[in-house]
Amino acid sequence: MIKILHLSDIHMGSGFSHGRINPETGFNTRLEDFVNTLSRCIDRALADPVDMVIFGGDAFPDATPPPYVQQAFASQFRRLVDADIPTVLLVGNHDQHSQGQGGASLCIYRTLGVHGFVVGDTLKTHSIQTNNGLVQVVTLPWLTRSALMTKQETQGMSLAQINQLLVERLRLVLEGEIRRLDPNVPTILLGHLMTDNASFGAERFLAVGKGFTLPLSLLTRPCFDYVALGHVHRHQNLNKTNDPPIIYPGSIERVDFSEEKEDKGYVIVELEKGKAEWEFCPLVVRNFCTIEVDVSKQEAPQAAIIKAIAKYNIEDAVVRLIYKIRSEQLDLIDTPELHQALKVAHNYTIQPELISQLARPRIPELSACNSIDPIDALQTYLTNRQDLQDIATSMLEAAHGLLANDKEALLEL
Ligand SMILES: [Mn+2]
Repeated sequence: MIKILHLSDIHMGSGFSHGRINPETGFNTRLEDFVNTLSRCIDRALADPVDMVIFGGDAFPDATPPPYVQQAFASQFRRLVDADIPTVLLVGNHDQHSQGQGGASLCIYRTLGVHGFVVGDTLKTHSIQTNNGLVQVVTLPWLTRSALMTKQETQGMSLAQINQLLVERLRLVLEGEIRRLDPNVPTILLGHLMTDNASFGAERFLAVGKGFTLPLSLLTRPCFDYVALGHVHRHQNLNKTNDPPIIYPGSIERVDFSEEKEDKGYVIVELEKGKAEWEFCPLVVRNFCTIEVDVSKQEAPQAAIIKAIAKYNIEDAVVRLIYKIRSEQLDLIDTPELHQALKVAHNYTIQPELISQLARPRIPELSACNSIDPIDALQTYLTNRQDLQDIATSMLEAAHGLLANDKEALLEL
């Protein structure tokens, strides 16, 4: 049996707005949170010890992290090198450099010849010798349209058609890889991808338009004993019958408020040919807490907000207070008292939302009985929205692009 630790979506260096500078170290406390959480994953790998660590991609928020963030990441993975634990680092969408010659931040580990480290930046099978036997890892990094096809080939096709063609191309390439596998050796598919049935959060918007979704049938293949995924930040198993398990471990820390209610952790896998037992191991991470209260109908809005705050345990949490209020109530709010009430939080924001008393009048030119050209409609709308004047030209350009069915523009958005 081969024991494996599977983690993903570290995103080290993101979410600094949820932290503060630690005066003792000079670092943002959210960097320290992410480093501590990663160190607990590595602690587990060393304590067991596991035979291999596989990372599902997205090490940093982008491909060019500042040196001190790279060092914090490297100093944790260095502990695996010292312990002689083979490690596979898969390249995610956030790790790819989209400018110039491309490349990925994680490729430096291959360039330096770090002992026992494999970087998955192409679709390729790696045979890895562990303390408990050989294992095959097929790496499937985040693929963009340009990796599989040229612009000429996609000319005049809809996004759905392009997606379908990409999936067909990938199916062929993957098939070629599968045929070369040794059927007697335990095999893992390690992919950074979006499947058509995953439930997702912020990662969808972080990668909008850049990638494509893969059908689950591409992954549920008997040749794979375990399918290790990255990209989706919510932990989930996409194949309840576990033949094979198809697992997103999720991100190890909360990257933003969309992950407020999600458990964070990593997965321990016990792998044999034809069998994989897996367990999600939760990590204790910093709480995120949204306090939302509508005080627009309250006689004493301040007291209502204070009461709402008191319902939550906000100590050391990242908190956002959102209260809905009418403009004439604003004088009743004692902001210093709100700051005082939120002081025990690790970090907080206060977001008042004004509720308008009057329903917004409709624009007469846009009444439903008029048939109107979409561009004229947008133009009329923009003329009536003083607050959008700064971006009116860009909005019109974007609309022209959309109407011209300019898919290239869409893909590059
Ligand atoms: Mn990703």
